[in-house]
Amino acid sequence: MTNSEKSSSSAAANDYRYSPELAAQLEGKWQQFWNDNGTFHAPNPVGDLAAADGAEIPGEKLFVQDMFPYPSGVGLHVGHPLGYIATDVFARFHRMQGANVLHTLGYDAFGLPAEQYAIQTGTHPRVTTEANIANMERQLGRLGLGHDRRRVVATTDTDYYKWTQWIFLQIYNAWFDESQKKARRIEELLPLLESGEMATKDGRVYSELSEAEKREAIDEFRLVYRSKSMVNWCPGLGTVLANEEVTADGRSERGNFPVFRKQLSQWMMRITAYADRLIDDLELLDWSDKVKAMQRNWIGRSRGAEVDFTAEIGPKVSTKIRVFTTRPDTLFGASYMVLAPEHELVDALVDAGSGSYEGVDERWTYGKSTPAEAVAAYRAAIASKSDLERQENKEKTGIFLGAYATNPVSGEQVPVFISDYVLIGYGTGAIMAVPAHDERDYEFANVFGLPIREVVSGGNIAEAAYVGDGPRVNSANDSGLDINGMEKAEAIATVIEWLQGQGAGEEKIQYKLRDWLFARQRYWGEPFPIVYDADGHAHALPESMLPVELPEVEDYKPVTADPDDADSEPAPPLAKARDWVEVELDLGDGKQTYYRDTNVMPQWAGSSWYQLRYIDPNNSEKFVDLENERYWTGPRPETHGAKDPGGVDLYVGGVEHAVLHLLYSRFWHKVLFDLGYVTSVEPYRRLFNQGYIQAYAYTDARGVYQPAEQVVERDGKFFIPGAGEDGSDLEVFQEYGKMGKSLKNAVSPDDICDNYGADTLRVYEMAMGPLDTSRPWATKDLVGSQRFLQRAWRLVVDETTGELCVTDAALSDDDLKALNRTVDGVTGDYAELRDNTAVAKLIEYVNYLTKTYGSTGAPRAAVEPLALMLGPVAPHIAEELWSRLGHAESLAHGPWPAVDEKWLVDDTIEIPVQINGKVRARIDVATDASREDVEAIARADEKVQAAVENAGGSIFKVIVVPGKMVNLVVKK
Ligand code: ANZ
Repeated sequence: MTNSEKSSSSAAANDYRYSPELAAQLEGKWQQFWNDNGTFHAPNPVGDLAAADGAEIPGEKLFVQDMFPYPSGVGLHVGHPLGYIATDVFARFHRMQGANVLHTLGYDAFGLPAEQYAIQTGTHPRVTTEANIANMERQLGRLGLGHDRRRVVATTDTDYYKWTQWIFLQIYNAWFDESQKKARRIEELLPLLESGEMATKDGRVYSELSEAEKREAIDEFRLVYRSKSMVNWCPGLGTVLANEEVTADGRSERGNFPVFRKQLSQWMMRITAYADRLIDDLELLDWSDKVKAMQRNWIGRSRGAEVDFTAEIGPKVSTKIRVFTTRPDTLFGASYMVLAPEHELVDALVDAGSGSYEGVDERWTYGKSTPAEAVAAYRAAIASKSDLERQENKEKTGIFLGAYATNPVSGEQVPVFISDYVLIGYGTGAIMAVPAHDERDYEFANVFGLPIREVVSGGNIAEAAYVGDGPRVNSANDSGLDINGMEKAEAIATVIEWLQGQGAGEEKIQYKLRDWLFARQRYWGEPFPIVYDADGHAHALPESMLPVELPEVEDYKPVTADPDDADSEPAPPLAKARDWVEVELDLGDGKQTYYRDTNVMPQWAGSSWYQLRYIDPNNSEKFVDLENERYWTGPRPETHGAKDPGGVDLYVGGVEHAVLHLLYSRFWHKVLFDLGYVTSVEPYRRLFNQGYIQAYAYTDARGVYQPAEQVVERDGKFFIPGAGEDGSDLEVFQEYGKMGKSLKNAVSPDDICDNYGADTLRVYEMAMGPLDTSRPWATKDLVGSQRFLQRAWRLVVDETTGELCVTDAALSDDDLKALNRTVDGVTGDYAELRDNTAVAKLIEYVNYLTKTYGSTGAPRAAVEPLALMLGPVAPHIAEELWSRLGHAESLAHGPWPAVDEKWLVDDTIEIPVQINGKVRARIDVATDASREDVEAIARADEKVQAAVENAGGSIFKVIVVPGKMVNLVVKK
């Protein structure tokens, strides 16, 4: 019999004991009460959620948010709500202190699983999604989370994604003004182009362009644009994949199909325009250094130079091959060049060479007889490799193009190669190789037998590349450049200046961040508010034509191709909705036929702005009213310092979203800020990454997962009784890590609520350890939390009669000390998200009262504050105790118990008494006792008297160090 069964069976005999049945009853009752009374409704300043009487909102505002979940079909396990409970405790605590708290939870409901299910079964993804949401609502509802349910949104709601499309249009209709470093409306660009104040991107005079050319010129400025870019095309899935969706061996994470790198025209968002602001504004945020560093690395800003090498590509025709380098100070050591295999000059360089590998070093030829053959073979070999794989540390490969280029500082002719370690998407897609001082170049030079020339002294380049610092050497030419002896920074500046003078290069800041590939060839996503005219020109729809609703389709499959056909083209499922694709619209030039864009937005879109919709979920005029936004997320320089960026006050979620989600939402938010739609500069002022609930999983000898709940431990080994082939015990092997259905170790919160109650689950999860660390789940440990609540219950309710059993006794000094210390400690802990230590202090307090007053009944003045302090973490039992103590009002809005500081200071201290230098006794004295009093207490102490006697003399001298010690000098 498990502990929970024991407690529930004995409870059956007694209706007044805090049993799982009683807990369930109370929880249902209070959830209903909160629901009926709108207890967690937070008023807005204006609009439909404003306070009914239009009165001013009392108290400080606090916006607490969780990273919202994808409504998965398998439902929740106990790991999921860890963060939700923690934010609920925080929100409830502040609400009890009088704050106006916005806390709710919506659903990030577009995405692949529902679509995959639709493909397999024909069930509309909306049906699946709605059913999953209903199930999660039920599961979350049982946990007693104090959400403002009027603010729940799902990204799949039409009146939500209408605004996602609207934001897309704002971004589409904006450009980034480099001089002001901010987004501005396209309308403001037109006069600048027309007057010639600004040139088109390719330098042509705007006013001389045809209408069509003008439109294209403007399109090139937009923050949303179409670009031919290298994508991960997966014919087997019929869609393009994000890098994260491609495995290290170049296959789709889902379905394991081959993925090919392919140039495709795609919708992109110009997040790179914001790279500097995304880095610089990290400083304003109360986020962990770790997450800030992850964002910085992802954006990857590096300062360097672009340098031109020249190559002959025909008789008297030369071309510049531009490289990006962070180390222009090593230019004299550049002994060869490497281009990405996809680089646009590769073919021209091959054609310019002799066309043959005759006389060329075998290592350079890839086993072919001409550069053209070698290029084709090499490209084919790497076509399916991801960027990550290409940069892996492995034997360097590559081929010689048969062409040479001129090093601009030394005039040396250096051979030009292609290799997969140079990426097309970074820098210029070409490098100057400095094998003496770059590890990758060093390896390559060794494989290919290329010269390695030292230009920075201090290392031993016969053994390894020297990447450390030291004076430059071998670095001077006849044209006035001499950096010998210089340190790095000076050398870099000198080389850049020289190159600029020669027109052979310039300073360049480079980012790893790429523009955001914004289209997916799927069904279950937001359609684009874009149509094309008969000439293929894109037109943004006006706001009045939103939302563009998802059409019904015959089936949800993308038009897949032969999984191995790298040359196939994507055709999204929306293309199957012919009646939807072709529309008659009047976009200002009279009714015409247009064709809708058949892509959908990536799943990141809906989650890039949901915090703003929580603020004003029903607003049909605007995505959020500015006044409401200012109230909930506007900067608060008075309380948060002059540089406060505003934003959600606390955002809690997993660290796996440290990069993409948080960068995308910061980017959108900044565009909205630039365009004047929000007052906050950042979406999330404070971010906290919670740890994970982990669990043991068990595999049998074949490596198959076995149900963790059936495992028993014997002598350090693990067995499932009777599960062996012949009915013997099956030995299983323990591993530790994630909790999940496939690992057969998932524990459902429903079961825990049934067997223990939601309050016990909440207390247990919060007590397990500091919120930012991962912790192992152990169902058997729940009983500790359950007993704690049972003891608290018994201090107020007589278990045999159900009557209130508190007394009106006055509190003793010890009681007051225990109470005030607990209130003081718990208040600080809740405020700092230290719920584990808050629970520990509450347990200590309950144990103290139980010890002092017996297991039934305690003074009212001691338990009323206890009920209040339980409010955030165990809200149902707390409300019940509070109401049984005679309070008609819910405790959700306070009061919060006050601390009497007087009881926090120790009024007596213990000090040692020395006799002739040796500690012989300890005495308790008042902290403010006089020297005389301390001496008197010391003299009166029995142990002291005995010790003086033992020393065989009398007290000759007394030295009192107040608050520290007493020293008695005893002489015969
Ligand atoms: C010469 C050199 C000498 C370099 C040296 C480094 C050390 P980060 O700091 O990450 O920006 N690089 C440039 N473009 C590349 C590409 N498309 N694919 C692969 N590598 C590329 O790295 C910049 C450095 O990475 C550049 O500086 C270049 O190598 C290489 F002692 O140029 B360096």
